[in-house]
Amino acid sequence: MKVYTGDRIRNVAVVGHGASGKTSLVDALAFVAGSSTRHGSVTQGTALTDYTPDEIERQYSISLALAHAEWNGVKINLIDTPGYLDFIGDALAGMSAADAALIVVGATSGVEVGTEKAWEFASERGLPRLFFLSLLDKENADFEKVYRDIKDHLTPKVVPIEIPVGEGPDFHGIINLFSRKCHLYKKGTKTGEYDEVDIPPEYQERFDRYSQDLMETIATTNDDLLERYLGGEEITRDEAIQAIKQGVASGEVCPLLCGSATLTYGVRALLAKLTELVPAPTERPPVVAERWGDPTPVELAPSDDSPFVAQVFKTVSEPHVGDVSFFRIHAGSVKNGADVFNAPRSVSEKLNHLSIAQGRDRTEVPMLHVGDIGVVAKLKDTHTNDTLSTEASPVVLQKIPFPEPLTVLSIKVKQRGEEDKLSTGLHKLHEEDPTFQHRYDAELRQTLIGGRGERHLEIIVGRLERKFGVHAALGQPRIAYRETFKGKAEGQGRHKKQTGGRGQFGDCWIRIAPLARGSGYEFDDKIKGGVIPSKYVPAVDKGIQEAAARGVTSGYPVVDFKVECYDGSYHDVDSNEQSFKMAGIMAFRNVAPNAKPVLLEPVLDVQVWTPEENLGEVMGDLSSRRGQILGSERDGRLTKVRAYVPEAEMYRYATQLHSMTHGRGGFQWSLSSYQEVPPDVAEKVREQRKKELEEENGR
Ligand SMILES: Nc1nc2c(ncn2[C@@H]2O[C@H](COP(=O)(O)OP(=O)(O)OP(=O)(O)O)[C@@H](O)[C@H]2O)c(=O)[nH]1
Ligand SMILES: [Mg+2]
Repeated sequence: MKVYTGDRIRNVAVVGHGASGKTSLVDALAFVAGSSTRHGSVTQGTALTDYTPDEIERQYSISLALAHAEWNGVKINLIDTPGYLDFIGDALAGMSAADAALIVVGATSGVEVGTEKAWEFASERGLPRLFFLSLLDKENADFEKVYRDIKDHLTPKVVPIEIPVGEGPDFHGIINLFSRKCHLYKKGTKTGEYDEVDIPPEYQERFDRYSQDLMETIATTNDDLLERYLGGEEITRDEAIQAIKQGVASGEVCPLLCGSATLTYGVRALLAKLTELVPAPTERPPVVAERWGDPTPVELAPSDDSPFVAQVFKTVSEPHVGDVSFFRIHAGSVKNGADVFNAPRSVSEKLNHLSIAQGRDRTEVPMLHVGDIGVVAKLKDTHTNDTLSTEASPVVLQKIPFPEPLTVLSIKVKQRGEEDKLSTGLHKLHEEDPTFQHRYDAELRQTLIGGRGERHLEIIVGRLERKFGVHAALGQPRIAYRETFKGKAEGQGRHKKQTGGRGQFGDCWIRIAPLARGSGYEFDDKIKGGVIPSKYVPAVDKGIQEAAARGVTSGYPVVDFKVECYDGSYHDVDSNEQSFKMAGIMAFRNVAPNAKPVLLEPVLDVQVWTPEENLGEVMGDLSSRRGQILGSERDGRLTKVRAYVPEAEMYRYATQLHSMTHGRGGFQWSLSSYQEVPPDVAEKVREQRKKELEEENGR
C-alpha cells in the first residue's frame, strides 16, 4: 500500500439523509478508482462500508465506516456516515475527522431533514461543503427541482459545475461546465466509461444558462477575475477551478455535482473534482488545541514537521480483536509501532499494526503522514474523543460535541446470571457510541439506557446479543413517584413489649402538616417538661423518617411535610432508643392516613420544535399527554412550544414526534417539579406499584 503525504490526501465525509445513496456512492468511488475490487451493493449486502451484520440485515448504515479511492496520485479518504437521525453521532464524528462534507441529496426527494442536519453541522464547523445529486437514474429524478430546493432551503451559495443529459431512466450523460464537453456513458459500463462529445444542440441553452451562473460565481470570488469577466475577457479552466477551490475552502461556494452510483455515471468526474476542489489537510487552517495542563490555546500547523497530534473519532469493538480505534492525524506523522501519549489519561500507547481501512479490511502501513486517517487495534486506555500526542508535547483537542440521549428505556436480562455480561456490554457499547448512555438507578432498581431514539436502542439490544452473548429486553422506565399530605392530623404511637426480663416502652404524640413543594421534611421537637427524655426525641424523628420512606398509600417516599412531636411518656427501666424509634414508626403509620395523603409525580419542562404545519398536531398530542402548554413562538425555521408534561406521559415521545413532524421536529426537557397526580391516574399507579412490590417480595 502506497503511503501518501498530506498534500496528496483528501478527507471527505459523505453525509446526508437516510437512503440518499451515500453508501452506494462510496462503494462506486472506490471501485471505479480501482481501489476496491468489487462493485458492491447495499441491497445485496456487499457494499464496502455497510459490512456489519446489523447493516447487512437492515440495508442501511448504522456506524460510520472508512474507505479510500486513489485517483491521479491522490488518496481520497471517504467516511461513509449513517443518514438516520438516531445515528447522527457518527455523522458528527465523521465530519469532525474530515476536511470537507460531501452532502448527498436524492434526485427524487430533494432536501430532507437529514440533509438539513448535515448542512447545519458542517456549516457550524466551518467545513467546506460540496453537494452530490444522486439517484439521477431513478424514475421522477429532477435535477432542476432539487437544485432549486437546495438553493431555496439550504444555501444560495450552491452552484452546479455539471449538468445531466437526460434524467430518470433516460439519464445517459453529463456536461462538464468547466471543460464545456459532454460525456455520454457507454451502456452497460462497469466503471463509468464514456465518449467525450460536443454539447448536444438541444442542451446549448441550458448549458449557457448554467455556465453563466458558474462564471458569475467564479467572478465574485476574486476581484481580479471579476474585472476580467466584466471586461469580456476569457477565464481559463485552470483559473476557474482555482477560484472555485478557494471558494470551497472559505465556504463561499458549494459546488453541485451529479450522477448515479449504481450505473457509475458521473463517478469519474466526482473523483476528479474531489481531488481538485477539496482542500488537502495541509491547506486547512491550523487546528486549535490546548496544551495539556495549561489552558492557553496552541495552533497545530498541519505539517509533518509538527509534533504528532491525532484524535480518535470512533471506536468499534470487534469479536476476537477487541477495540479498534479510528483516528485522524491533525499534526505530525507517525510510524508503525510508534509510542504515543494520551495525556489526560496519562497512558502511553503503542501503535502496533498501524493500518488503513477499506471497509472491513485493514492494511498495515509503515507510516502515516499528517492529515491521514488511520486505524489501530488494542489501545490500552484510549477512547472516542481522546487526543493522542507525544509526551514531549502533550496537547488536547476540542471534543466532538456528541448529542445527549433523547429516549430513555429500561433494560434487563432475560436469563438470570447474565447481569455481569450486560454491564460489560453496555460499557463497551458506550465506548463505541458516545450518544448511547447507561446507568443503574438505585431508587427505581432498574438499569436505564438512553439513546437518540428507539431504533437506536433496539440496535443496542441486537449488538448486546451478537457481540456479548447477552439476551436483554427493553421496557418502560419506572417513574420516581413521591407521596405527600394535603391535610393535618395528629395522634399517638405507643410501643410496649414485655418479654421476660427487661421490656421495651416508647410513647409519642405527633402532628403532621403539609409543607410547600420542594421543602422536604422538617421535625419539630415540642416536648415540654421532659415527658420524653431529650436523648430519645431524635429516635422518634428517625422512626418517622424510616416509615415515611416506605410511603403511606403507595409505597413511595413521602416528602414536603412537617412533624411536631408534642407529647409522650416513658418508662425508667424499659425505655431506650429502639423503643422510641418504634413509637415514631407507629405514630407515623397511625397518623399519616388521616392527613389526606396524595401521590406526586415528576413533571418535565419540555421544549418542542416543530414545523409550523405540524404545530396543531404537536400541541394536541402534548395536551393528550396531560401537558400544560405555556406558549409557542417562532424560532428560526421552526416553532418552539413550551409545556409542562408529566414524565410518565413522555414515554416514546421521540418516536411520536418523529412521525408527526416527519423527522424535522426536535425536543429537549428538564425536570421541573413534582405535582399532584389526578385521582383516577393515581389509582392506576397504586395498583401497578402494588404488583411491582409483590413481584419483588415474591422473589
Ligand atoms: N437507482 C438507483 N438506486 C440507488 C442508487 N444509489 C443507491 N441506490 C439505492 O438506494 C438505496 C439506498 O442507498 P444507500 O447507498 O444505502 O443510501 P445511504 O444514503 O447510504 O442510506 P443510509 O445508510 O440509510 O443513510 C439502496 O437500495 C440502493 O441500492 C443509484 O444511483 N440509482
Ligand atoms: Mg449508508
